[in-house]
Amino acid sequence: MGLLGAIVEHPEDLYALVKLKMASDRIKKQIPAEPHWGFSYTMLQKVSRSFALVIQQLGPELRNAVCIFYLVLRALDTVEDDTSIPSDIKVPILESFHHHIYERDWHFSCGAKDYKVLMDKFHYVSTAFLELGASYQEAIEDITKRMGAGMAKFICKEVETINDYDEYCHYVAGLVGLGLSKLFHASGLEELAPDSLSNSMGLFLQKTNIIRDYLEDINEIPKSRMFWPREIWSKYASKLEDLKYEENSTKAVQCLNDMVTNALMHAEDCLQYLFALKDLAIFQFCAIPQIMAIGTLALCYNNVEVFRGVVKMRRGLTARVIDQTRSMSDVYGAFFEFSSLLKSKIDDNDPNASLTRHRVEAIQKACISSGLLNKRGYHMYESRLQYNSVLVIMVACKDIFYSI
Ligand code: IN0
Repeated sequence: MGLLGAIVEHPEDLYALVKLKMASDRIKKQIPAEPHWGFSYTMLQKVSRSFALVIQQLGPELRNAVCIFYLVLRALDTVEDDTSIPSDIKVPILESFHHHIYERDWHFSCGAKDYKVLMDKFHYVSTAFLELGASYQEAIEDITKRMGAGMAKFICKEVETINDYDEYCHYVAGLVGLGLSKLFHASGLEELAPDSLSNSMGLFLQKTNIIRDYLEDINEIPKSRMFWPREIWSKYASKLEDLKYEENSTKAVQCLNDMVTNALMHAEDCLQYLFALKDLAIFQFCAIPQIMAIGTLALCYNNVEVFRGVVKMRRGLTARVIDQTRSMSDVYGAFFEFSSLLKSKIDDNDPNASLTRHRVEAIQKACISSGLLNKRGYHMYESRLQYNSVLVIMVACKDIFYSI
């Protein structure tokens, strides 16, 4: 659907979409002049549009550290993902990556498209890294070292058990949470969060990605590795790829629901982590991806489309999450609304129905007992072409008018 069609269907998204477009145009014009920082921020915008936007809310010192942390991790990921590199070459690179970030002249060519550019011009990232404060550098080095070792361990190992799944997600995402918590602490703006909560923040995001990306990953040529644990999918199919065939739809959706139910166990830790944050910019930076994750899980739950194409939150709703996440009330409101949507989709015949309901109700209870629940809501279900849309359009036009 085009932008116009999307707006006609959801006029309430218009204001946030216009604001988001203006913000993304603005940051494109604010690329730093020094070549290494210019390259780093341009790269960040290329590889991750919405992340590049939310990172802008952070103050300059922390923003630089997070930008470089993100690019170092993307580079590590590019090495891990490149199926053309033989394991005996790949493993030592992953294990020594934390040394290379200090070497201004190191580079290793791999990956494709934007990622190839990132790898070929990695010297810009190292140059920027070397300008960060020592405590930021130490945090990034420590996480890169542990993540590289973890990725190396899983190069020759499949994700069999739920324990393997949690361990793999810890290396590639939980450690990102630990690293970010260290960076926030190094900025002097936050207390150091407990590792287990930081880990859950990453696991919740990564498990959501793994669920959402089933079809893209299974269809990848050359074949990519799969991260759905055998311990879960073997209850529903004899081969993971069988789930994409129409004749296996019922089992596929049951398996999907099992995966979503597994991911939901991290939601309460995420709420606890977010509740403890003090700095508004850091809070928004952390809260927005988490709301997107629970929104995506709610959309994917019991939805056979996960096995047919891409299931993503619509652009307008993403824009509203970015625009409307300012306090813990907003987070509880979003978690409550998305978990209610998910609950409404539970089918009593699903083998995990009661566990899913139990987990959803625990999230709802956490939102209610906070006493901060904001029920303004995203009204995801209905199309609301109402008189207040006119007001929304007028306000949006006013913003465009002022931006000229
Ligand atoms: C992230 C996380 C991220 C942001 C904020 C707080 C976090 C706390 C703990 C762990 C991770 C946290 O956010 C990004 C979001 C992102 O990149 N979104 C994509 C959209 C998409 O669909 O992929 C975008 O294009 O904007 C994230 O997914 N990861 C990430 C990586 C590095 C850093 Cl520094 C922060 C990746 C991952 C694997 C989930 C940790």
